[in-house]
Amino acid sequence: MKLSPLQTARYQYTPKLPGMLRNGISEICVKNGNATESVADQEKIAAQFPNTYGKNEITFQKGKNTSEAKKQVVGVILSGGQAPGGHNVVCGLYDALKATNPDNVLYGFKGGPSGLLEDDYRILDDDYVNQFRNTGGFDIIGSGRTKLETEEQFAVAAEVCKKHGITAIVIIGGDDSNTNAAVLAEYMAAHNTGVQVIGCPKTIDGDLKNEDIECSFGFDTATKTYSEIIGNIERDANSAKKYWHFIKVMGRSASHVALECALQTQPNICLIGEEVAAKKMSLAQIADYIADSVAERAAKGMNFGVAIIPEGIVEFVPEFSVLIAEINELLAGENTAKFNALPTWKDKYAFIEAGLTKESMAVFAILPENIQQQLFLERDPHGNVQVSLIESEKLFSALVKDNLAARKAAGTYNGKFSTLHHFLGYEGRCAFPSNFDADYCYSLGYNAFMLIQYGYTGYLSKVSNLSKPADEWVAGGMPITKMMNMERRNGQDKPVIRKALVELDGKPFQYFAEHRAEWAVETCFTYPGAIQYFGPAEVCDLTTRTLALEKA
Ligand code: FBP
Repeated sequence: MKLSPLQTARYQYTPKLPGMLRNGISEICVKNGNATESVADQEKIAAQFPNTYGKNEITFQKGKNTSEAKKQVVGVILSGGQAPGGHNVVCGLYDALKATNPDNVLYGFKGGPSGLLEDDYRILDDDYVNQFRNTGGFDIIGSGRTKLETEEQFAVAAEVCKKHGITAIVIIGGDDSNTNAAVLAEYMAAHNTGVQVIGCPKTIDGDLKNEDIECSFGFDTATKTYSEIIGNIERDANSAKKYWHFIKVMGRSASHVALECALQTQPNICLIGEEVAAKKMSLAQIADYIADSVAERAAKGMNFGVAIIPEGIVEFVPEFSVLIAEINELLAGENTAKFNALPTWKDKYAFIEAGLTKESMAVFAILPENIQQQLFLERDPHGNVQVSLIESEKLFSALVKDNLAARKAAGTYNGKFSTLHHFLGYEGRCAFPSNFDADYCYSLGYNAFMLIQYGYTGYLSKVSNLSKPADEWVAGGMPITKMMNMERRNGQDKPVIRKALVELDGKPFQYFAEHRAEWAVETCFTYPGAIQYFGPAEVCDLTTRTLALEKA
């Protein structure tokens, strides 16, 4: 592999551990906290997790290591979408495991959870692991989206663990993967397999967070990467003064990524899905809101601007969700083949018109034709519309264009509206981790091994106090069941980790809401620039604005 100068330099970086983990393995002991209960539905969750529910929260502190001296054989899995820092979780886990006992072994199951089921692995050693220190990506062992959730899968996993003498599995993933980790931990305990299961909180989306998990890893680097690009686009917009840029940012349903990027770059517009849902905004109302900014800026001679659109926005528009549900219904079963066989778009349009309610047809009719067609082209394996593939940045710019045309006809607007579109997603998921993510991830992995060594199972590796310098971070573990509630999934009530959406009464949104009226009309852009890896701590170790505001 040919190395870039930055990669070579990043190999030399020593990630910072929380103070209590810095004195060497022999000087880490456990401080017991309170017994826990789930955030809701306590009786139901307790019934589902008789062996792992209600355990104590723990933190580590400096003191004599009293854990049992036994050989550990650990399996690690990367699950779901890539997030910067994943390699450092593996490195931290590996270093703690080897520092405890050089005979300990780390299996990396390849390609995500399916690697465990298919017994597809690589044994990790110094030469291999060292190539991935402080680098982005999940290519050390690969990732995948297979869900570990059935008894049959658990039985296979238990067999594979038995075959290799595996004593613990570490699952690095988002809310669903950690929910599955808790269920797997319960299965392993109930069947006396002797296999512990520990989770680590990952996702760039930032939606795995709660009173215990301050943020998931990868969010910091991904949002800094997007914000750098958005800032650069803003500067171009402010230089050329001739384009409105519509920028969609990844983040699945929740708008945490969009909000963080807005806090970092102060664009003219940033839509927040959770607010759209709370206010029950229609597509027309959203377009009108954006068009107000375009028109007011045009009146001041500024025919340019930047609008951030979160990936999941359309799901939050009530009338759009109804439309999607009706389309899914309309194309159920044999109807898909019938629809596909229709020769022209005109025939297809007539089919759609006959099948949708009047209200949904009215929403459908205002969509640009390419978006209308997209709704019928991109289907998931269950035949449903893939909402994440809808080009919402183009949808909203088209709706705003129509709105402005009407204003022009009414004589209330006389500007120019030239648009450019961008989608920022995959660009940020494998970036070199920021110092924050490099440190946080290494600490999560190191800490995960300490949880294993002290015999815990069904716990999430928890590192908190993250808005402070790393030596003040607090390392420990939290039973995953504490984060669970019951939710309806695929027609069944299931115990799951609650997904965190943007809180409209939270400080990050409140700050945004207080400032956005000014940002919409004036040019208040800020240019965060590229992630800095070397230099003063106030530049290199900066946390997200979201975390800073939440902890202020
Ligand atoms: P995770 O929830 O697994 O971390 O993945 C998040 C994400 O990056 C979303 O932001 C995005 O919608 C999705 O993955 C894209 O998935 P894929 O990589 O399968 O295209």
